[in-house]
Amino acid sequence: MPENHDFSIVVLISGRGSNLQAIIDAVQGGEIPGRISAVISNRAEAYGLERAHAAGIPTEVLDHKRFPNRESFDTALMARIDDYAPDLVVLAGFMRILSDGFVEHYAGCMINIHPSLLPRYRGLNTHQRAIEAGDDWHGCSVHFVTPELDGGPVLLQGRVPIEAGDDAERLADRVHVMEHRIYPMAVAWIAQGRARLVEHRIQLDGKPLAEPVIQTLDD
Ligand code: NHR
Ligand code: GAR
Repeated sequence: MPENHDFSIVVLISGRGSNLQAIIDAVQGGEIPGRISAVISNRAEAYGLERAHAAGIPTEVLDHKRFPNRESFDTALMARIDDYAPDLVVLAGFMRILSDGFVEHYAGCMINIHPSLLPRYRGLNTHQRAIEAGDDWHGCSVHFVTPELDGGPVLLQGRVPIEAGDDAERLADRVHVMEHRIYPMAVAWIAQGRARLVEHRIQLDGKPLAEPVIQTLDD
């Protein structure tokens, strides 16, 4: 597939950047028709910045601790992002809650991958919470970002079994395999124009999506 240099993606990270890497690989492999215009981190030591450098992608660091409050950080972050005129903003392990104004600025054009089967376990420590609840299944969800934290419409979910003796770390490793599979897939659908948000609801291939698309390890 020819690369579509017109579809601009900005990725926000805070840490390791393994989801960023999966998206970089999918762009380089031609699965995502677009380009990653920039990677922006709120933490200077995020390993994902090195991954971006290695792929020749411009990086920026915007340390939230240098701002007096959330609003001023968000305003500065918006200005940095908009320099790259993104069609899509991708949160990939980005750990700062974003203010309503920020989210509205990118309405329908910003997605997140969250490590749970939403609507279960919004927020943090999701793997431990799924184990403690005795769930049989866990996973990850790609959703459009809305002001409601982890509450936006879900496009795609990856399901993994919780196995006897799992601890949070072992379970997280299994979830990561699914994250790296479904996040590039979701970005590709949006870049191809197959998936989009229309009046707060997801359309896939021109039809309203009643339920998230589900992937399992066997797919
Ligand atoms: N912002 C909005 N408005 N809506 C969402 O759905 C968002 C969002 C910002 C980030 C990712 C989310 C996740 O996938 C995300 C979704 C950070 C926190 C958090 O509590 C919660 C959820 C998510 C990301 N952050 C702390 C804070 O005070 C800081 C935690 C830390 O630095 O380790 O911002 O889980
Ligand atoms: C991923 O598991 C992602 O789902 C989660 O952080 C990890 C980031 O890994 N996101 C959140 O918890 C958002 N609050 P990565 O940096 O290697 O992509």
